[in-house]
Amino acid sequence: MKKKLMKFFIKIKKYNYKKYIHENILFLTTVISLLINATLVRFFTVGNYFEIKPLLADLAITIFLCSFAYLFRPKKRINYYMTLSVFLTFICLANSVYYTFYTSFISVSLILTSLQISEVGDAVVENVLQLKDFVLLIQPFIVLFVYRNLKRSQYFGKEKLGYGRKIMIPNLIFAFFLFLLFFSTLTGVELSRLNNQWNREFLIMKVGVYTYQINDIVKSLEPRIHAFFGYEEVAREVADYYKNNQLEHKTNKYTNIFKGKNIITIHAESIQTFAMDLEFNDEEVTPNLNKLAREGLHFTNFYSQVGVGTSSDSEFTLNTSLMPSSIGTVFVSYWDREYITIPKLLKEQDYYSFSMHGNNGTFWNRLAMHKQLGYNRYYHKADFVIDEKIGLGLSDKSFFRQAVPKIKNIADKYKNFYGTMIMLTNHTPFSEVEAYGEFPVDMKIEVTNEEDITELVSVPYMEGTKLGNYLKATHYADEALGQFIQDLDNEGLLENTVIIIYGDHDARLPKKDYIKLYNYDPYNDEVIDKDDEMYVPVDYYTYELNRKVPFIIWTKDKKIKKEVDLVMGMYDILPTLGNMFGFHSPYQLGTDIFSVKENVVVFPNGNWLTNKLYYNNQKEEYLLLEDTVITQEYIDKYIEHADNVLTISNYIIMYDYIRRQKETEMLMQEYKE
Ligand code: GP9
Ligand code: MN
Repeated sequence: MKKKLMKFFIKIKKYNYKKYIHENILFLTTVISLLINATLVRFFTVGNYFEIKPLLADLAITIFLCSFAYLFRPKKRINYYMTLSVFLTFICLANSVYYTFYTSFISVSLILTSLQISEVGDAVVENVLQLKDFVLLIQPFIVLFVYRNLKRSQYFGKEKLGYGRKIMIPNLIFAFFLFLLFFSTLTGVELSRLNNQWNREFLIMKVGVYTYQINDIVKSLEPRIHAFFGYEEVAREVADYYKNNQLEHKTNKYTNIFKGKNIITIHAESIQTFAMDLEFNDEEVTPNLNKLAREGLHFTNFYSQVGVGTSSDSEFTLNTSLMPSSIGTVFVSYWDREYITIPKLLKEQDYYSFSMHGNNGTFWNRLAMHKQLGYNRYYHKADFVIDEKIGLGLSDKSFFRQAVPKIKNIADKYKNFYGTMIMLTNHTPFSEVEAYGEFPVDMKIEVTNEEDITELVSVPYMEGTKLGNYLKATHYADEALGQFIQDLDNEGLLENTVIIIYGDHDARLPKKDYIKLYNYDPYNDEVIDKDDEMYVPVDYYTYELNRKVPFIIWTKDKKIKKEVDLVMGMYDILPTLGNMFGFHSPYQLGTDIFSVKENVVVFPNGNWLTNKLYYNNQKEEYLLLEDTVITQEYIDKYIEHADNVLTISNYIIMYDYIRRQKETEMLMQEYKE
């Protein structure tokens, strides 16, 4: 054995590396350049680059994939290398762009969703495709460049370059061993996260972009395959979860208070709570929203829980009290599953449900999915006259104006209704500033000139920034909303109606703009120094907590005026409204906010929030929000809860649990009879 090993090492020592490199130039160029691209993606996104684990994984995968080129004759290999290069570069580029837009990574089942992104058109080009992304595009050109030079120097004619399995197999074996080495270094946590796949940032950090993407393909296919096999175990876990976690429904002062009333839910596109607190030159950004908040039930710590499906995820979570799916988007990938939803639950009380939106009916697959959610009708772009277009479609003002007579008709025809109004104008990139109308976001300061005369001078402040433009768009949306409430009132539609307003998700505004907003020095038109004691830092937690969105329940009689500061998530809406309107879903994952003393908001990436702390699951650390002592048990309890909520929700969605459970129950019933 010892002798054999010695021989092996002598062989390695004697090996003619120069010859090897010379004979495999194109192979090595492709492997190395693809490795660099994968490393760059990590560097551009999660910020780590020199990490052994992902490097090993990326190297193993690139060698593995490039090895197949040896099945072709030397001259023909370029076609294979180029196809592979373009494909993997596309994966790298798509992930980098996607990260800029969603702070997450691409999922294969989201390829359909990327069609939606292309509809967001200039939003991507203006805000997402950054200079750094173009660096990734160089890779295929490097391979082509090296090939051209080799060709010119008669490399393919002169040299005796081998091909076939004899060369391919040792490379494959080497790649396999590298991958095994990488795999052996993975910790239990890393393996379990690979299995769950929802902590995408963590995965890219630890396993690299290629392994992540392959794992994603496997995970995307898995539920479809498992749906035939592993269902029994899944069904048992889901049933156990609800048996152990279902809160007994307690009645409270809000129980059934709105029974028999109509509901108009306003999906306020990209409106964030921080905008409600802002004033520019004594003008509120959102005077109408603020008035409704003062007069109604105002939930001041409300968070949206969207994944990559943004608007559509909010519509899904609100209507089902389930979390967005961790792979793909429910509206696109799992629209054909059965769900218990608000429209379906209200149907049992004879409600007519509708939704309205000024964009294409197919956007986010709403035409199919709204029907599946139980809406009787989805009014979209084709149902409106597009007399004023801003951004993605019909302007909010025109949308609401045209919606009122439609709602009036519905109100005249049906006993009760539940309507969802999806706003649109306040959508990234917030670039149609002129269309939003006049709302200066400058600052007026008093300046004394040389003649000792004091005058008011305007300094730019937020003018020209993305956040500034966003506030102009938000002001427009607020005006549209105020007018809508007024028009509904004029038609007598507010007498028996509860208005519900929610921000669907944050606007993904740049951190640097928040820094300017909170740290502006108007006299020098710049941001104050970091060392200044007045400096307000904007770190990870400030940013995440600032993603808070409004949630307001309002009635014209102002009888339910109250501020609720318990943290609350989109998944708590169904149970909370259920308590007020008299319905209940056995599969709800949130809680009626008036039935609990403490609440937790679970985010799709595994982060969670209570009134006491914000837990960062990516880094396994937290920010304390109250002056209190936190025990490890407290943290462990909620980590487990977050994990359960995400797992159970995914099971229900992917395995079509509700439909299958119903079918089983029906079969049992038949059997009994
Ligand atoms: C599109 C609109 C915006 O119709 O709802 O969707 P988003 O980009 O916010 O998910
Ligand atoms: Mn949205």
